[in-house]
Amino acid sequence: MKLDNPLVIADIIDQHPCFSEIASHRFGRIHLPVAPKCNIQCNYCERKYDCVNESRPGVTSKVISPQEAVGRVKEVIEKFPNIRVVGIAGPGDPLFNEETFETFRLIKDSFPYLHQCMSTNGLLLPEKVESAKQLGVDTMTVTLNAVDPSIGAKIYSFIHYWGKKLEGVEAAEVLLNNQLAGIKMAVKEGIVVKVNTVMIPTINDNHIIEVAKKIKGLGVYMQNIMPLIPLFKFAHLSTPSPTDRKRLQGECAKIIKQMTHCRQCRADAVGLLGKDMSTQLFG
Ligand code: CLF
Ligand code: SF4
Repeated sequence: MKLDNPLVIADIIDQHPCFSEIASHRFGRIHLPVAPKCNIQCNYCERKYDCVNESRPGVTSKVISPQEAVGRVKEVIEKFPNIRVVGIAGPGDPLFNEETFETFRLIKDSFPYLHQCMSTNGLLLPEKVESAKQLGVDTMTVTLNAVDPSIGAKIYSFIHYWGKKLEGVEAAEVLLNNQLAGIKMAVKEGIVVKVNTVMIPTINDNHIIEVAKKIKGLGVYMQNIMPLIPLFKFAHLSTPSPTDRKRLQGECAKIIKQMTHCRQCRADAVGLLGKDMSTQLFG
């Protein structure tokens, strides 16, 4: 089903706890940690933990198989019938793991009424977006931290792409081109797209307004400006102050809708956004 009907899109948003703050009080999501590998290196990410582009920093989720994931969804929706969204958000990059697609296939067969959501760094988006859509993904988050490769080069150490390791501006350029092309394709397919942008003081904080302008032009639904958690190569930087982040969100809100209720949840989170049940349920 192509999701270009505004009524279908409104219905998806109304039931999605991340895309609608009102929905977040009523409906929950379950994350399935089936995707361990990543194909890039963000300078704020220690890979022994979950992908911090969409997850709580410092948390390590236990990876499960696609078959185990289906069993988990069955168990969880029996206890929490308010679950509306199944998301794959790591612990690595979902598009770089075949298990993501196998999981979506199984979920679509067993639970066709649940919405499917995923997050990605966007490197493989142009080549994978169509399969994701065909498997039922109707909402997607792409992390986009810069729309200028010279700034991107400060944020990413390297990317692995088609058997090659690329670094510096070259890596940032390939990543950016794929993110922008992939977002455009996703929007064209009728997928509702959110962009996560990590606010990194002294690196991209003065540039995020340009990111907001760019994604607005691409038809992205909303932006989520997340605070840097200083780790790995950015351990020496500070997290932005709440006042600075709020000010930036206010500026960007003039351009594109802002998400302000993100809980930076785990790659295995379950339930309402503010009440994660994953540790009680699965240890
Ligand atoms: Fe998960 Fe992300 Fe889908 Fe939501 S989370 S893949 S859009 S179902 Fe939501 Fe969690 Fe924030 Fe993500 S609160 S970290 S924005
Ligand atoms: Fe880490 Fe996610 Fe970046 Fe991969 S995309 S390096 S998992 S933050």
